[in-house]
Amino acid sequence: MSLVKNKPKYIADHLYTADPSAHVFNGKLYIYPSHDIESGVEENDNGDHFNMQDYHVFSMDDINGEVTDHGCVLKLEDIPWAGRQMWAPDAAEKDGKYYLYYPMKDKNDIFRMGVAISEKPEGPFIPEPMPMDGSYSIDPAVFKDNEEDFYMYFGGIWGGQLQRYRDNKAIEVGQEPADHEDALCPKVVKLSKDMKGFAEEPKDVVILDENGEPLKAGDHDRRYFEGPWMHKYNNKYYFSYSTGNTHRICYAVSDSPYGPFHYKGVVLTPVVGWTTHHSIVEFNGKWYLFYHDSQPSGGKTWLRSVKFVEIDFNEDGSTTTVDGEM
Ligand code: FUB
Repeated sequence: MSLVKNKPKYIADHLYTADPSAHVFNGKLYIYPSHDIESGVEENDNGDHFNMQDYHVFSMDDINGEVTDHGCVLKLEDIPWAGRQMWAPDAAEKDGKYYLYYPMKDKNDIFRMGVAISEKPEGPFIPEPMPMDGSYSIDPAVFKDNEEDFYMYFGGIWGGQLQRYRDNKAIEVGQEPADHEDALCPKVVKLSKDMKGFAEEPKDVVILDENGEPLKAGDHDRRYFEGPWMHKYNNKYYFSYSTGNTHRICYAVSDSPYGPFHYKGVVLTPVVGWTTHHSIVEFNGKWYLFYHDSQPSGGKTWLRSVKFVEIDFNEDGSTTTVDGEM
């Protein structure tokens, strides 16, 4: 594994940020992160301590330049269906409009996906009155394949509630499969032309091992947990994700945005803190990994800080690996 040597840089020290989704719009780099706060909720496996209330947007003209915080662009109290916990968002642009996608618990404590719309990449965003029809679980990542096709990847187990569904339907008792069974898959769905809904039923994103078999639920070092991201490099689709309780960002490659994806390796080794969540973006001819850790808060898992580092691809298409402790 070739380790990245250049030093990562934090984007902000005036507030806590996490789960960065980075995109280039109109020649500028925009970052859509979660906004971590100290809400006093006790830490548990359900993630109740991630009790976020709003979103900020950040931008950079130059990767070595200033980072602008555009302030609060959407808040919980302005969303009619809101319950609690505004988790990892993402954004997309179509025909000059900007769409912010976010997971949030509704009034029944069920995670759904919302969309909010703006004329500008930096918001503010106006929320649609209802969650997206057929949406569930967390961590939407929206990938634009060409001018027409937008795909949303989503899903997260444990606190992200993905284990409560099979075939896109809620089940009676939500459990992860046994260790020897196929792992739960993240989902992919094409978005409707108006960007406000799903154009089809979500499908499984299958990740295959070196023998062409789906990863097993017991393979905690490689199986999907949460935090999906998609980027395209040399005409191949790179699906990357967090392994959750083994704290790695891994990636898998396919010829199709629907997969199946072949497991390839590790993009980021464990960071300080429990969660790890990232995005990968090309900006002015170079590739960057945006991610977070809890170093600035002294290791508090719910108070994270977004940072970024340049990454590279080897000749065989594999990525360099970032040392999460840098
Ligand atoms: O920020 C809350 C949750 O933590 C995200 O939705 C997950 O991906 C994890 O980073």
